[in-house]
Amino acid sequence: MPRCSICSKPAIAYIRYQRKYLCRDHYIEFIEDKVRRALRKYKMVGKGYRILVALSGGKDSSTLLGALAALRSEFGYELVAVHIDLGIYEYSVKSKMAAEELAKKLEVPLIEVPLSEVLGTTIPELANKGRRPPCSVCGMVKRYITNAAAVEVEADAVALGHNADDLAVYNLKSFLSQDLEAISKLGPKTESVEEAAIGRIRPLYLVYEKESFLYAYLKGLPFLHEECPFVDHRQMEVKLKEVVNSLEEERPGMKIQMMSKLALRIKDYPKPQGKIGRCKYCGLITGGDVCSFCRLTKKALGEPMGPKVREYIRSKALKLGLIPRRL
Ligand code: Q46
Ligand code: ZN
Ligand code: ZN
Repeated sequence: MPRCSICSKPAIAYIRYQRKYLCRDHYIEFIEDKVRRALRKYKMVGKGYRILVALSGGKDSSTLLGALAALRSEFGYELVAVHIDLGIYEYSVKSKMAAEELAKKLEVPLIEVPLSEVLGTTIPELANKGRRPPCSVCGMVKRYITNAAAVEVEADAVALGHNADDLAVYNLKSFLSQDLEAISKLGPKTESVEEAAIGRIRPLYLVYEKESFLYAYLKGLPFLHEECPFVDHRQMEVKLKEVVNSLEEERPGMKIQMMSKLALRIKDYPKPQGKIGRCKYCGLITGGDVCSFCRLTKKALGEPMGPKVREYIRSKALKLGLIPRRL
Protein backbone atom coordinates (compact mmCIF):
# COMPACT_ATOMS: atom_id res chain seq x y z
CA MET A 1 0.00 0.00 0.00
CA PRO A 2 1.39 3.43 -0.90
CA ARG A 3 2.37 5.58 2.06
CA CYS A 4 2.11 9.34 2.60
CA SER A 5 5.29 11.04 1.37
CA ILE A 6 5.22 13.29 4.46
CA CYS A 7 4.25 11.07 7.42
CA SER A 8 4.21 7.48 6.07
CA LYS A 9 0.59 6.84 7.08
CA PRO A 10 -1.51 5.01 4.45
CA ALA A 11 -2.00 7.32 1.45
CA ILE A 12 -5.40 8.16 0.01
CA ALA A 13 -4.27 10.35 -2.91
CA TYR A 14 -1.48 10.56 -5.43
CA ILE A 15 -0.63 14.07 -6.66
CA ARG A 16 0.78 13.28 -10.10
CA TYR A 17 2.13 16.73 -10.94
CA GLN A 18 4.11 16.77 -7.69
CA ARG A 19 4.81 13.03 -7.62
CA LYS A 20 3.74 12.62 -4.03
CA TYR A 21 1.36 10.47 -2.04
CA LEU A 22 -0.69 12.01 0.75
CA CYS A 23 -2.67 10.68 3.70
CA ARG A 24 -6.06 12.17 4.58
CA ASP A 25 -4.74 14.88 6.92
CA HIS A 26 -1.89 15.92 4.66
CA TYR A 27 -4.22 15.97 1.67
CA ILE A 28 -6.57 18.39 3.47
CA GLU A 29 -3.57 20.49 4.46
CA PHE A 30 -2.33 20.42 0.85
CA ILE A 31 -5.61 21.84 -0.52
CA GLU A 32 -5.94 24.46 2.22
CA ASP A 33 -2.37 25.49 1.55
CA LYS A 34 -3.16 25.91 -2.14
CA VAL A 35 -6.09 28.17 -1.25
CA ARG A 36 -3.93 30.04 1.28
CA ARG A 37 -1.25 30.68 -1.36
CA ALA A 38 -3.80 31.82 -3.94
CA LEU A 39 -5.40 34.25 -1.42
CA ARG A 40 -1.95 35.72 -0.66
CA LYS A 41 -0.37 35.65 -4.11
CA TYR A 42 -3.31 37.33 -5.82
CA LYS A 43 -4.11 39.61 -2.87
CA MET A 44 -7.69 38.41 -2.77
CA VAL A 45 -8.50 39.23 0.88
CA GLY A 46 -7.50 41.49 3.74
CA LYS A 47 -8.00 41.62 7.49
CA GLY A 48 -11.56 42.61 8.42
CA TYR A 49 -12.90 41.79 4.94
CA ARG A 50 -16.43 40.51 4.60
CA ILE A 51 -16.51 37.81 1.92
CA LEU A 52 -19.77 36.70 0.39
CA VAL A 53 -19.68 33.10 -0.82
CA ALA A 54 -22.07 32.01 -3.56
CA LEU A 55 -23.22 28.64 -2.19
CA SER A 56 -24.94 26.45 -4.78
CA GLY A 57 -24.82 23.22 -2.77
CA GLY A 58 -22.46 21.58 -5.30
CA LYS A 59 -18.97 20.23 -4.52
CA ASP A 60 -16.99 23.30 -5.57
CA SER A 61 -18.96 25.75 -3.49
CA SER A 62 -18.73 23.34 -0.52
CA THR A 63 -14.96 23.08 -0.92
CA LEU A 64 -14.76 26.83 -1.30
CA LEU A 65 -16.69 27.54 1.88
CA GLY A 66 -14.93 24.71 3.75
CA ALA A 67 -11.43 25.92 2.86
CA LEU A 68 -12.28 29.59 3.46
CA ALA A 69 -13.78 28.70 6.85
CA ALA A 70 -10.61 26.76 7.78
CA LEU A 71 -8.48 29.85 7.01
CA ARG A 72 -10.90 32.38 8.54
CA SER A 73 -9.01 33.15 11.75
CA GLU A 74 -5.60 33.12 10.06
CA PHE A 75 -6.60 35.87 7.60
CA GLY A 76 -9.08 37.64 9.88
CA TYR A 77 -11.94 37.85 7.37
CA GLU A 78 -15.63 37.23 7.93
CA LEU A 79 -17.80 34.91 5.81
CA VAL A 80 -21.42 35.27 4.71
CA ALA A 81 -23.08 32.84 2.29
CA VAL A 82 -25.93 33.28 -0.17
CA HIS A 83 -27.98 30.44 -1.62
CA ILE A 84 -30.46 30.96 -4.44
CA ASP A 85 -33.30 28.44 -4.63
CA LEU A 86 -33.77 28.29 -8.40
CA GLY A 87 -36.94 26.19 -8.29
CA ILE A 88 -35.47 23.50 -10.57
CA TYR A 89 -37.57 20.62 -9.24
CA GLU A 90 -35.92 18.00 -6.99
CA TYR A 91 -32.44 19.32 -7.83
CA SER A 92 -33.15 22.63 -6.11
CA VAL A 93 -34.77 20.98 -3.09
CA LYS A 94 -31.63 18.89 -2.51
CA SER A 95 -29.24 21.78 -3.26
CA LYS A 96 -30.99 23.90 -0.64
CA MET A 97 -30.70 21.15 1.96
CA ALA A 98 -26.97 20.71 1.27
CA ALA A 99 -26.35 24.48 1.44
CA GLU A 100 -28.27 24.82 4.73
CA GLU A 101 -26.48 21.87 6.30
CA LEU A 102 -23.07 23.13 5.24
CA ALA A 103 -23.60 26.71 6.43
CA LYS A 104 -24.78 25.40 9.79
CA LYS A 105 -21.83 23.03 10.15
CA LEU A 106 -19.32 25.79 9.37
CA GLU A 107 -21.20 28.44 11.37
CA VAL A 108 -21.57 30.81 8.45
CA PRO A 109 -24.69 33.05 8.26
CA LEU A 110 -26.76 32.09 5.23
CA ILE A 111 -29.01 34.36 3.18
CA GLU A 112 -31.51 32.25 1.28
CA VAL A 113 -33.22 33.68 -1.77
CA PRO A 114 -36.07 31.45 -3.04
CA LEU A 115 -37.12 32.64 -6.49
CA SER A 116 -40.65 31.29 -6.03
CA GLU A 117 -41.09 33.61 -3.04
CA VAL A 118 -39.22 36.68 -4.32
CA LEU A 119 -40.25 36.62 -7.98
CA GLY A 120 -43.26 34.32 -7.76
CA THR A 121 -41.67 32.12 -10.41
CA THR A 122 -38.85 29.63 -11.06
CA ILE A 123 -36.00 29.31 -13.57
CA PRO A 124 -37.87 26.87 -15.87
CA GLU A 125 -40.94 29.17 -15.94
CA LEU A 126 -38.89 32.32 -16.36
CA ALA A 127 -36.96 30.78 -19.26
CA ASN A 128 -40.26 29.79 -20.85
CA LYS A 129 -41.83 33.21 -20.44
CA GLY A 130 -38.69 35.04 -21.56
CA ARG A 131 -38.24 32.57 -24.47
CA ARG A 132 -34.63 31.92 -23.59
CA PRO A 133 -32.63 28.75 -22.79
CA PRO A 134 -32.78 27.91 -19.04
CA CYS A 135 -29.00 28.12 -18.54
CA SER A 136 -28.69 31.59 -20.03
CA VAL A 137 -31.52 32.90 -17.80
CA CYS A 138 -30.18 31.01 -14.79
CA GLY A 139 -26.59 32.26 -15.19
CA MET A 140 -27.76 35.86 -15.43
CA VAL A 141 -30.18 35.54 -12.47
CA LYS A 142 -27.47 33.96 -10.28
CA ARG A 143 -24.94 36.67 -11.18
CA TYR A 144 -27.47 39.40 -10.49
CA ILE A 145 -28.71 38.06 -7.14
CA THR A 146 -25.21 37.25 -5.88
CA ASN A 147 -24.03 40.76 -6.70
CA ALA A 148 -27.19 42.29 -5.18
CA ALA A 149 -26.58 40.31 -1.97
CA ALA A 150 -22.95 41.44 -1.87
CA VAL A 151 -23.97 45.09 -2.30
CA GLU A 152 -26.66 44.82 0.40
CA VAL A 153 -24.37 43.22 3.00
CA GLU A 154 -21.54 45.59 2.02
CA ALA A 155 -19.23 42.72 1.19
CA ASP A 156 -15.65 43.46 0.16
CA ALA A 157 -15.54 40.54 -2.26
CA VAL A 158 -17.67 37.78 -3.74
CA ALA A 159 -15.97 34.37 -3.70
CA LEU A 160 -16.76 32.05 -6.61
CA GLY A 161 -16.10 28.30 -6.71
CA HIS A 162 -14.55 28.13 -10.20
CA ASN A 163 -11.79 25.51 -10.23
CA ALA A 164 -8.74 25.24 -12.51
CA ASP A 165 -10.52 22.77 -14.84
CA ASP A 166 -13.50 25.10 -15.42
CA LEU A 167 -11.24 28.07 -15.99
CA ALA A 168 -8.87 26.23 -18.36
CA VAL A 169 -11.86 25.25 -20.50
CA TYR A 170 -13.35 28.79 -20.54
CA ASN A 171 -9.93 30.11 -21.41
CA LEU A 172 -9.49 27.75 -24.33
CA LYS A 173 -13.03 28.30 -25.57
CA SER A 174 -12.60 32.08 -25.50
CA PHE A 175 -9.21 31.78 -27.21
CA LEU A 176 -10.65 29.65 -30.03
CA SER A 177 -13.28 32.27 -30.76
CA GLN A 178 -10.71 35.04 -30.16
CA ASP A 179 -12.94 36.58 -27.53
CA LEU A 180 -10.06 38.28 -25.74
CA GLU A 181 -12.39 40.39 -23.61
CA ALA A 182 -13.85 37.20 -22.16
CA ILE A 183 -10.33 36.02 -21.31
CA SER A 184 -9.72 39.31 -19.47
CA LYS A 185 -12.43 38.20 -16.99
CA LEU A 186 -10.76 34.86 -16.17
CA GLY A 187 -8.17 36.14 -13.71
CA PRO A 188 -8.06 35.31 -10.00
CA LYS A 189 -9.95 38.50 -9.15
CA THR A 190 -11.89 41.46 -10.51
CA GLU A 191 -12.25 44.91 -8.95
CA SER A 192 -15.39 46.47 -7.43
CA VAL A 193 -17.38 49.34 -8.93
CA GLU A 194 -18.53 51.49 -6.05
CA GLU A 195 -21.95 50.50 -4.67
CA ALA A 196 -22.97 48.89 -7.99
CA ALA A 197 -20.81 45.77 -8.36
CA ILE A 198 -18.64 43.94 -5.87
CA GLY A 199 -15.30 42.53 -7.05
CA ARG A 200 -15.03 38.77 -7.43
CA ILE A 201 -12.34 36.40 -6.24
CA ARG A 202 -11.61 32.79 -7.21
CA PRO A 203 -9.82 31.09 -4.30
CA LEU A 204 -9.94 27.68 -6.09
CA TYR A 205 -8.01 29.14 -9.04
CA LEU A 206 -5.25 26.52 -8.76
CA VAL A 207 -7.34 23.62 -7.41
CA TYR A 208 -8.36 20.82 -9.79
CA GLU A 209 -11.95 19.63 -10.04
CA LYS A 210 -11.03 16.15 -8.76
CA GLU A 211 -9.07 17.68 -5.89
CA SER A 212 -12.06 19.81 -4.96
CA PHE A 213 -14.34 16.75 -4.90
CA LEU A 214 -11.93 14.74 -2.75
CA TYR A 215 -11.46 17.61 -0.28
CA ALA A 216 -15.23 18.03 0.24
CA TYR A 217 -15.62 14.27 0.57
CA LEU A 218 -12.74 13.75 3.04
CA LYS A 219 -13.78 16.69 5.19
CA GLY A 220 -17.33 15.36 5.35
CA LEU A 221 -18.75 18.58 3.89
CA PRO A 222 -22.35 18.16 2.74
CA PHE A 223 -22.78 18.63 -1.03
CA LEU A 224 -25.13 17.51 -3.75
CA HIS A 225 -23.77 14.74 -5.99
CA GLU A 226 -26.47 15.08 -8.66
CA GLU A 227 -26.37 17.35 -11.68
CA CYS A 228 -28.96 19.89 -12.69
CA PRO A 229 -31.37 18.34 -15.26
CA PHE A 230 -30.62 21.21 -17.65
CA VAL A 231 -26.88 20.50 -17.98
CA ASP A 232 -26.20 20.10 -21.69
CA HIS A 233 -23.63 17.39 -22.32
CA ARG A 234 -23.32 18.22 -26.00
CA GLN A 235 -21.92 21.65 -25.27
CA MET A 236 -18.60 22.68 -26.72
CA GLU A 237 -17.26 22.95 -23.17
CA VAL A 238 -17.63 19.20 -22.69
CA LYS A 239 -15.55 18.48 -25.81
CA LEU A 240 -12.91 21.01 -24.81
CA LYS A 241 -12.78 19.45 -21.37
CA GLU A 242 -11.86 16.12 -22.98
CA VAL A 243 -9.09 17.80 -24.98
CA VAL A 244 -7.68 19.59 -21.93
CA ASN A 245 -7.88 16.37 -19.89
CA SER A 246 -5.92 14.40 -22.45
CA LEU A 247 -3.24 17.12 -22.52
CA GLU A 248 -3.13 17.01 -18.72
CA GLU A 249 -2.72 13.25 -18.89
CA GLU A 250 0.43 13.67 -20.99
CA ARG A 251 1.72 16.71 -19.13
CA PRO A 252 0.62 16.60 -15.47
CA GLY A 253 0.17 20.10 -14.05
CA MET A 254 -0.66 21.63 -17.46
CA LYS A 255 -3.96 23.23 -16.38
CA ILE A 256 -2.40 24.85 -13.32
CA GLN A 257 0.46 26.19 -15.41
CA MET A 258 -2.02 27.55 -17.93
CA MET A 259 -3.97 29.41 -15.26
CA SER A 260 -0.88 30.70 -13.43
CA LYS A 261 0.49 32.09 -16.68
CA LEU A 262 -2.86 33.65 -17.52
CA ALA A 263 -2.94 35.34 -14.10
CA LEU A 264 0.43 36.94 -14.91
CA ARG A 265 -0.72 38.21 -18.33
CA ILE A 266 -4.33 39.06 -17.52
CA LYS A 267 -3.69 42.83 -17.62
CA ASP A 268 -2.56 42.56 -21.26
CA TYR A 269 -5.98 41.38 -22.45
CA PRO A 270 -8.43 44.04 -23.63
CA LYS A 271 -11.18 44.89 -21.14
CA PRO A 272 -14.80 45.12 -22.35
CA GLN A 273 -15.41 48.58 -23.78
CA GLY A 274 -18.45 50.77 -23.30
CA LYS A 275 -19.82 52.80 -20.44
CA ILE A 276 -20.48 51.41 -17.01
CA GLY A 277 -23.78 52.76 -15.76
CA ARG A 278 -26.45 52.06 -13.19
CA CYS A 279 -29.80 50.49 -13.85
CA LYS A 280 -32.59 53.09 -13.68
CA TYR A 281 -34.75 50.62 -11.75
CA CYS A 282 -32.44 48.90 -9.28
CA GLY A 283 -29.28 51.04 -9.28
CA LEU A 284 -26.90 48.12 -9.91
CA ILE A 285 -24.32 47.87 -12.64
CA THR A 286 -25.31 47.82 -16.32
CA GLY A 287 -23.85 48.64 -19.71
CA GLY A 288 -27.05 50.53 -20.70
CA ASP A 289 -29.95 52.15 -18.86
CA VAL A 290 -31.57 48.96 -17.61
CA CYS A 291 -29.76 45.87 -16.29
CA SER A 292 -30.40 42.44 -17.88
CA PHE A 293 -32.25 41.22 -14.79
CA CYS A 294 -34.72 44.13 -14.70
CA ARG A 295 -35.14 43.89 -18.48
CA LEU A 296 -35.94 40.18 -18.41
CA THR A 297 -38.26 40.33 -15.40
CA LYS A 298 -40.10 43.33 -16.89
CA LYS A 299 -40.64 41.41 -20.12
CA ALA A 300 -41.55 38.08 -18.51
CA LEU A 301 -43.34 39.21 -15.33
CA GLY A 302 -44.53 42.71 -16.26
CA GLU A 303 -42.37 44.43 -13.63
CA PRO A 304 -38.62 45.02 -13.22
CA MET A 305 -37.89 42.94 -10.12
CA GLY A 306 -34.42 44.24 -9.18
CA PRO A 307 -35.72 46.59 -6.44
CA LYS A 308 -37.83 43.77 -4.90
CA VAL A 309 -34.85 41.41 -4.85
CA ARG A 310 -32.71 44.04 -3.14
CA GLU A 311 -35.42 44.76 -0.59
CA TYR A 312 -35.89 41.05 0.13
CA ILE A 313 -32.16 40.50 0.70
CA ARG A 314 -31.94 43.61 2.88
CA SER A 315 -34.71 42.34 5.17
CA LYS A 316 -33.04 38.92 5.45
CA ALA A 317 -29.66 40.51 6.19
CA LEU A 318 -31.29 42.69 8.89
CA LYS A 319 -32.85 39.64 10.54
CA LEU A 320 -29.47 37.89 10.54
CA GLY A 321 -27.88 40.96 12.14
CA LEU A 322 -25.54 41.46 9.17
CA ILE A 323 -26.55 45.06 8.59
CA PRO A 324 -25.83 47.73 9.55
CA ARG A 325 -22.32 46.39 9.22
CA ARG A 326 -20.08 46.89 12.24
CA LEU A 327 -16.45 47.46 11.31
S1 Q46 B 1 -28.08 25.29 -12.49
FE1 Q46 B 1 -28.71 26.82 -13.96
FE2 Q46 B 1 -26.54 25.31 -14.14
FE3 Q46 B 1 -28.95 24.18 -14.21
S2 Q46 B 1 -30.06 25.74 -15.33
FE4 Q46 B 1 -28.08 25.60 -16.30
S3 Q46 B 1 -26.92 27.21 -15.25
S4 Q46 B 1 -27.23 23.73 -15.56
S5 Q46 B 1 -24.55 25.46 -13.22
ZN1 ZN C 1 0.60 12.21 5.98
ZN1 ZN D 1 -31.85 46.56 -12.59
